[in-house]
Amino acid sequence: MMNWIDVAVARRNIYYENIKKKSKIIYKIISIYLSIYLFIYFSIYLFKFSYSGLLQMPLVDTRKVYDEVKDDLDRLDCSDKTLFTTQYMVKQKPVILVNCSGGWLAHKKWTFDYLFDYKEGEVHWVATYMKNLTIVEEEDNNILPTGTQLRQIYKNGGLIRIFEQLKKRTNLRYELKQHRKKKDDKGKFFEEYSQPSAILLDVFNQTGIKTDFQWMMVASKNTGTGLHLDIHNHIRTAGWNTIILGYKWWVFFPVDVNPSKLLCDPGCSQNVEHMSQMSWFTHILPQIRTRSFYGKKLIEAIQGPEETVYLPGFMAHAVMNLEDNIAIGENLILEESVFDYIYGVMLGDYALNSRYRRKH
Ligand SMILES: O=C(O)CCC(=O)C(=O)O
Repeated sequence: MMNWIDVAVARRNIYYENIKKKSKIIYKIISIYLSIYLFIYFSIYLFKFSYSGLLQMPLVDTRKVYDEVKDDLDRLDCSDKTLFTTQYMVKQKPVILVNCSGGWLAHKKWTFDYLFDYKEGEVHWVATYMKNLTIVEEEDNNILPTGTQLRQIYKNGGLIRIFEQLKKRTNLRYELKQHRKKKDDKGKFFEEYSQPSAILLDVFNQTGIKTDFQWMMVASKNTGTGLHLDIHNHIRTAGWNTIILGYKWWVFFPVDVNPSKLLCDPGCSQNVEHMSQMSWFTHILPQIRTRSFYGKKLIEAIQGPEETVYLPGFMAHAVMNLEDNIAIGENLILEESVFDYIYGVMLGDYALNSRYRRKH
């Protein structure tokens, strides 16, 4: 006969056996659930990754570019105004101006952190960016990201490309009408840089008329701007572009080359075209590098901090960001831009109708 102690031990053993059995079942259920969850999660991740086009996105090999690209662009001191005007502006030749921006506050202040934190990080920026392996383009994005959001994306290794039109003319008009400044207004940045002193022939600058053609560019390495001409409101403009920090790789075409036939086939470079131009740089550029256009060759250059690219009007160009960088640039109206515009109007190419009038 069992005494009460044996009974208690037997009951305890049965109790533990039951718990063990139940734990095994729970453990199995959790393992199956976790495996399914992880499988679905990584499948979605992989699908997104290939769908986003990033698998096809070649990345820039910075060392190789520095070793292999022949930088053909002349450097000229910003104080050589006459030489710059007669040999470059009038002859429509690109050049890199040096010593234009030494005194700018931008060099002391502009960093990724400073810009992300501008107005407590609540300001919206016109940006294309990559989040969760998906590229969000500025045009598709009704709500533009704030500085705080961009900082987070950048910190997590996402690519960003801000291309912000600072709008001097619009800013001035807000002041004249005593409108409250828009929260997203970035007029303060005008106090932190100025037009390079070598540039004397900008018609609007000479007449004191303000334009909206000022651009702040904040870009991650591996992003870039595709081959294009600078055309604003039907006016083909010249431009300057100064790097505050980082490096850019430029390709300049001879004046008057129409870039539309020299672009990547959208079928093979879709999805990443507003983010990276590396496909163009790796597939198209090597095929046309040695070709002549109107008897002239392409020019390539690597632009670094405190260097100002001068870009004549009617000159197609493409840019690849070799390092994370910040740059500021403006477009200029030269005499030839005005004549070209009048010529276009006379030929009926551009209509001076309400579609082209300013809203402000
Ligand atoms: O830096 C860039 O990404 C583009 C610059 C450009 O196209 C320009 O300044 O005209």
